[in-house]
Amino acid sequence: MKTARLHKYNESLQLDEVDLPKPKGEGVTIRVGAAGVCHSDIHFMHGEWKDTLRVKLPITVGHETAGYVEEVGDSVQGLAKGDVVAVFGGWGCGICEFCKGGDEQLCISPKWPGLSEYDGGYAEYMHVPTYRFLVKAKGLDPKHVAPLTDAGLTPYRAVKKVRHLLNPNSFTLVFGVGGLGCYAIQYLKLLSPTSVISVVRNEAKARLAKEMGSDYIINSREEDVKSSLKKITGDHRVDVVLDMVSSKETLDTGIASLRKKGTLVLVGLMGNSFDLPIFRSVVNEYSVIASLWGNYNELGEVIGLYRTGRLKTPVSQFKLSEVGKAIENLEAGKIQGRAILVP
Ligand code: FEH
Ligand code: ZN
Ligand code: ZN
Repeated sequence: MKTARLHKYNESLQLDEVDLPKPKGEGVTIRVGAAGVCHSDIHFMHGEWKDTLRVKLPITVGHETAGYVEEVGDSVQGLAKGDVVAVFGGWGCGICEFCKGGDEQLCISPKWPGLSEYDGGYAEYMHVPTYRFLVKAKGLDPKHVAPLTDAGLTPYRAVKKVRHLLNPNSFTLVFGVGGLGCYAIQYLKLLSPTSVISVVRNEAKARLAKEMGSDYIINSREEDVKSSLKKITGDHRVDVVLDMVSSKETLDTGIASLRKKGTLVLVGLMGNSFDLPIFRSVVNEYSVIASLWGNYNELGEVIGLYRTGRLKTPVSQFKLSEVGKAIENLEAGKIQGRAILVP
């Protein structure tokens, strides 16, 4: 089968022909319907995480996959060839306190596809070691389900962490309207009464933010974020900042925009560190939290929300063989919604 594999850090992926995995026991082979292209894949391919993830190359990249059951091992229950499935990507050991606590994406020894010894979804087929990592998505299109497994799931967990803080007078500031930000805006409007202010860097993203339901949009390339926020919120400032970028610039601006008892949520992974003003943070009782991906049950909730027809899933489609173009466009900030590879 065809796959897009990383052979060397900081080099382009190679389109290789490899043997199709044969599932044993609980294992399932999926025919890939679509594989989302995540910024994390780019960080990984650049070798930024090689000392932490210690992946043996070559590896098929991709941790945001959906498709069709192709073949099942003899211990698999409740799945048959042709079933549409979403691949929960936060694969864990199943026995540590975090796996047992239901947050497998926080496992102490993660085995994420495309980011560990397990090959990911940039391929025609993908081997999933146990059917317990699959969520049924009967009747749904994998091209729209794949992004839900990461771009959709990650902001969902983050919004669930803060929605109890929001009321009709609240303002929530969202940095970044890329693959994840599109969903963050929608969840904030669907799951809370807050007004949403989105910070974007170009007109195309401004239009997308509006389409996703953002109440206010600030184009940071054309206006000063702080003074625009003052115009929008007056002296209220913002209750919550959802940073889907997490660069030093967005985090410094975000913490400076918080109101008393405000909460900053780090979700993106673009930066390395930022300055937390100690005096201001303490006297205002700021909360600074982070949120990683989502758990298996939360993925089921996201798919359930999508099934209601209330969730838009903007995608930019590329052939698997166009993976280089997809990555180039993502790095240039030219992707609207989520880039997906369709074998
Ligand atoms: C990937 C690698 C490391 C941390 C977080 C991620 C996310 O893209 C998973 O959604
Ligand atoms: Zn990701
Ligand atoms: Zn574990």
